[in-house]
Amino acid sequence: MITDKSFRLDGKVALITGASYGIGFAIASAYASMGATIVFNDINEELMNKGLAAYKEAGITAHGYVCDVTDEAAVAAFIAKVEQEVGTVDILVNNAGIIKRIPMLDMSADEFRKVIDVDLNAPFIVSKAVIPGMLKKGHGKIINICSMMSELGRETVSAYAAAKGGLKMLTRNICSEYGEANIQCNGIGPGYIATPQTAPLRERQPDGSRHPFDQFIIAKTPAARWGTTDDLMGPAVFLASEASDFVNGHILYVDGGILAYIGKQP
Ligand code: NAP
Ligand code: GCO
Repeated sequence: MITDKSFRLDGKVALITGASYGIGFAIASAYASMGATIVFNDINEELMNKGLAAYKEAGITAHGYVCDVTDEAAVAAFIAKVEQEVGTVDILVNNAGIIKRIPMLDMSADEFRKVIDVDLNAPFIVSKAVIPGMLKKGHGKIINICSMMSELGRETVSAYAAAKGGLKMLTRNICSEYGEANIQCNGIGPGYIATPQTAPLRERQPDGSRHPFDQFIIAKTPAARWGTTDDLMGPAVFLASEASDFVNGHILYVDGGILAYIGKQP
């Protein structure tokens, strides 16, 4: 039986990594509006505090922590602190991420490893830290923030595409290992969203014209616009709620139709 309650998150503790701003902040705000208790982290204390202030300004009492999601010992301590101070994590969104836009031949192995570390290894580390608590409670939701690059490549983003492609398969594997324990692990694949991460791709040119990549994305998107973080709120709430209890191992692309479209003829 479906009711409004099916989409509510009351009584749930939601951890969104890297959520001082951007997509993570939007997803956390949506969860708060549906009744969840919000926990977030940032690698940088100043930005974490700015995030706390932004949540407060939005009327949200969030719990903020400083933690580098690639540091397994720090993550274990972070999750233990959250479980002690806030409660067991019911919903995990592996959102923290970076990108390096460098042609392969110019990218060092260390630069490649850094992207893999944050965008792929960290979701493994943080998921591994929260799953024991979910097993004890008998339920859990893990949502990995994937990408168009979980399906497509493009010049200069080899590390990012490798990481996000791997994150799609990590999502399916967590589904496979813990589905029987009533833990659902799904992904959200945002299209091109207007956040600080994509700001360089939208910068106005010296003559005031749109960035060539900006024009390219508009032509590749049936919706003929960049996504906003608001566009991700409904899909994120759905995947965190009991309304999606039989959805598992799925990557929900929220891309305005990019993956379905050959692109507008020039
Ligand atoms: P963003 O604006 O660059 O924010 C990324 C967040 O992750 C920041 O708060 C950052 O903290 C945090 N972070 C980075 N490394 C971290 C680490 N080691 N430990 C803890 N926190 C860390 O990115 P966004 O656009 O909101 O994207 C969020 C997620 O969506 C990413 O996984 C991204 O790959 C994915 N995504 C974005 C788009 C898009 O078009 N924007 C589309 C598809 C997928 P600091 O501020 O301290 O660096
Ligand atoms: C890029 C963009 C994309 C977006 C997103 C698309 O340089 O191509 O940053 O990678 O961030 O991942 O889904």
